Amino acid sequence: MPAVVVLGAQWGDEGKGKATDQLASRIDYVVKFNGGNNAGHTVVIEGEKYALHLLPSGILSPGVVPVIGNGVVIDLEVLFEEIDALEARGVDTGKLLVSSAAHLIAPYNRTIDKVTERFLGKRKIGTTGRGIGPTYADKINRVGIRVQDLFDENILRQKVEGALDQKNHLLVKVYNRRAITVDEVLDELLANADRLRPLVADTPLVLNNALDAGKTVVFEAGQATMLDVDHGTYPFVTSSSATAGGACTGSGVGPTRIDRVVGVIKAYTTRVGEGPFPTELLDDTGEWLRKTGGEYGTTTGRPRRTGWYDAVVARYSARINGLTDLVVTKLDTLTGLEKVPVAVAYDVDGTRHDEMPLDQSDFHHAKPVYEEFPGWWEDISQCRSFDDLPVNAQRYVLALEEMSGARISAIGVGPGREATIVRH
Ligand code: 2SA
Ligand code: GDP
Ligand code: MG
Repeated sequence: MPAVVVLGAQWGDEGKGKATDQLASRIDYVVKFNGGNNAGHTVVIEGEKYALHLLPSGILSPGVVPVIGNGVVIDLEVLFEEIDALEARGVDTGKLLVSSAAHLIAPYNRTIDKVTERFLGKRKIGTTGRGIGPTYADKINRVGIRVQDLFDENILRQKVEGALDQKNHLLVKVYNRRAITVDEVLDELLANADRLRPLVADTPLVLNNALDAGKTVVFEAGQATMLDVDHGTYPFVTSSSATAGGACTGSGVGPTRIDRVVGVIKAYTTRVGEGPFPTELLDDTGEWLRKTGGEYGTTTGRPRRTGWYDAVVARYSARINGLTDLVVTKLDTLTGLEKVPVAVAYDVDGTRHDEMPLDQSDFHHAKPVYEEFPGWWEDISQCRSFDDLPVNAQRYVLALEEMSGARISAIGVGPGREATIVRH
């Protein structure tokens, strides 16, 4: 498995961190290719919990080279805080490489993210407030600041001045905020420049050379398919490419080199932030799923919205990403339910849709068509093979496999590294 993409097949927090960490014992490089410190990946090793944001999850395995690719947006202060916190816990971060073409989150991007959300009021996106959207907007608008700009103060100053002309107009004239000065931006960006410099590398060259030498590379997505800026529930999305194609543009490795695309998917669904969610449960069962599954944002602590598994979303993800396999997580959370409903299609104004409706407004009022599966009561957290699972849990997994359009190669039965059933 030389080049493997690991991505979210729903609205995020499917357990990508755990899935990547598990592959890490067999891999050489882990690349984060999109997003920034909006991401939160939890990995539990021998009862110790690690929450990763900007660093790829493979960093927890000795021997793995972690890479922050060109598709990532970096908040330098957060990056070094995360590095220091991991080092203080005995994790070696010394092999980290950072792309010279990755964009930097400037202080004005964080401010604009927060004030825009406040300004939108009821129409807000529910962002993490980390400045992600405005930084990607600057990238596309060609006024972004990149890692390499840090090492020439004249260029950096010119770029920040250019960006601030636009930002201050918006902040002062539209949002009634104070203007931001060039010097305060430079102070923040340059504070960590010397520490960053030795980590900066030609990461596409490094990764392609590694693949040429027969090394194994995992491409770890932040967020998920339904939050992808092109394929998600736009405008209620993040601002990056969280789908399989993003692994190529965000790392500089061509699509012909990718061998496997693994979609991580929860045995139910969660979403954090605003936007449509057909199988959402707004009742006591939804609250039960949130409590039992511990569904609170890894980065912001926000309660996650919860609902049943949506096979229409799963099929869509399998198609958009060309999934070779699925990893189903949190099957253990569903233990104790009499019946487990799964959305197999939608009803939109009396018309059945087996696939995602073409029009976003149809998706907004799509009603799930449910099929119910019998539940199980046995504790499954110690199961380590498919045959150990109660028959009804096995049937549920096989039904998901049939409906979702990709082979289920592993099943999560607990947060720990070891709590996984691998299917051969
Ligand atoms: P942003 O900040 O611009 O990326 O927000 C835009 C939308 O993307 C959603 N988003 C996420 N959804 C799930 N998990 C994410 N990471 C954290 C986690 C979230 C947290 O692991 O729990 O702690 O709140 C993540 N990051 C972005 C976001 O909710 C908006 O809907
Ligand atoms: P990510 O953003 O996709 O990496 O996912 P998060 O880390 O934000 O959220 C997933 C949560 O589920 C974390 O708290 C994980 O420790 C936990 N988790 C992952 N897989 C399983 C599983 O199979 N069972 C249980 N109970 N928890 C899991
Ligand atoms: Mg997460």
